[in-house]
Amino acid sequence: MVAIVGAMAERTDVAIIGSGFSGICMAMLLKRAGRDDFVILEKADDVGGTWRDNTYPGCACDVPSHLYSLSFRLNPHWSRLFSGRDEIWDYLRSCVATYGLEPHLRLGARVTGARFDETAGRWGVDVAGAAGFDCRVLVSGVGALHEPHIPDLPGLSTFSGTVFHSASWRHACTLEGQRVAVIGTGASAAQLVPEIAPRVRQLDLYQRTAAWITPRSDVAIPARAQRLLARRPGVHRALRDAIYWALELRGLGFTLTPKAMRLRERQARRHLARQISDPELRSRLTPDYQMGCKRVLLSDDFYPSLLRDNVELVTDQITAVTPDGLRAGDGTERAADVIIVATGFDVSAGLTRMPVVGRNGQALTRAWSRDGVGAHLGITVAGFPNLFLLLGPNTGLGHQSVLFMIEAQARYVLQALDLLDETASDTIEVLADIQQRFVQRIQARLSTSVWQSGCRSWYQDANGRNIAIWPYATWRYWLQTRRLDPRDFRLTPSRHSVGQTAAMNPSRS
Ligand code: N01
Repeated sequence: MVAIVGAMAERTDVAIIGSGFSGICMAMLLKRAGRDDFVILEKADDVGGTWRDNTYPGCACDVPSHLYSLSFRLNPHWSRLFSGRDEIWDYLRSCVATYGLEPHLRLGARVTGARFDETAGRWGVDVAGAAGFDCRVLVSGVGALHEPHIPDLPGLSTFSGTVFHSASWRHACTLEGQRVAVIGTGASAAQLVPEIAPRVRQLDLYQRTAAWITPRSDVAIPARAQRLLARRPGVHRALRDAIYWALELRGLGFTLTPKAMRLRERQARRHLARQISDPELRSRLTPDYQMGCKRVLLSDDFYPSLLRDNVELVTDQITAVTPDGLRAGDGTERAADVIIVATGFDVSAGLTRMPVVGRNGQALTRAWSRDGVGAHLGITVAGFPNLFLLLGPNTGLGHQSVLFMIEAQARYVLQALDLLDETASDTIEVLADIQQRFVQRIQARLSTSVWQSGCRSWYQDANGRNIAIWPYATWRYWLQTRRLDPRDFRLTPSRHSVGQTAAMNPSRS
């Protein structure tokens, strides 16, 4: 792996920002396609994205591992149905090793901005403390869940103990015998609370909104079954397909009609009733919004952990943090030595955190604040030639493996590269009306979906517009991205090719 040291701009065909699942999947597919001229720019000193950063106790994926892995690199040796973070990170790193991606990695390369040079038809990519990169195609794999959201709680800076975010776990901070306050009851808190509760003296869990929780039913995968999957790839694929369709079926409440959520809501209520017999506590743990509006959690040990003598669920809202603890709305101050902020991520940013400037000097932030955040198929944006977003707007999921989406997107990018080559074009840019039609269709569909049924979630921007979720079945996304339609794009001919002056789009130029 190459660390950034010099000050010479590097010229490359494709620059990928980020080495999480998106960036690594893109790089692997480039390799498979025989395209070797690319770099992966990673701000940290190792690959892995969210699976590198999140090291909190109990961190795991809530999508079964045989599906939460790449279709072209199956791993028969997952030790559990829902593998832990270490195993997933190892899997990603093994992808890097197996595909020989190390020479392409530029670790410690924090991208600070990118600008499209219309004369050259290329992107200039700025990197902190280095000369940057000059590429024909820029692929963003920056993801959404990596900038910790720290709530603006009055007095937080005056707290005399230790404060850290669940995604920046302070392993040096021993929790044994400490009084710990955990803020938030999302997916991260639901995983870490049961793990730390037995170790701490007192755990106060501050809940603002109760989450819908269904059973997780995790199981270990016996060595014999792992060997069978390794020997019989057909069986492994059948298992993967079965999980995929089971999740699609379970996701009908998201993708077909919110009414289909009722079955799962009943299951969640039964799960809560089975695990919490105290009606008062049960009532405080019962969500007051339609299931699915926020992410549904899977856990078998979260509720039982709240029954421990050293755990208290606090539902009065935090009004202040004092040097010694937290004060809640009822005036009670609870002492704490450590505050763990499990309040999620600042997702509104993504690629807009850095200035990305396309044609006519137009910044992506400006285009999106004018038209609303959106991209054709979540991948391409009008005015930004040769820029491709992985897990871009409205391609996140509430019911399936996002790796399914990432793979579809990376394959789509490959088709765009092939089209550029086949048509001897310098640039490819989605047509504004195509993008607009796509975004309108998605937003119309979302408006009657469960995600817009009245709750507030990180799927929405400041105006309540859902910018994160793909509202249909995922196979429909696969169908729509399977063949890139050249008529959706404007291609500009290569300035090196002779006699080509018109745009390449046959029907729309
Ligand atoms: O974050 P969240 P997360 N005062 O945003 C509360 C993925 N993930 O890190 O609901 C008090 O879901 C907030 O309350 P409310 C997954 O996609 C996946 O848990 O806004 N509380 C909520 O309870 C997930 O969706 C896995 O009212 C405040 C919590 O903090 C995403 O990461 C595992 C507050 C934040 O929940 C984020 O999950 C873990 C405030 N000021 C994470 N601000 C898998 O297994 C926020 N909250 C794949």
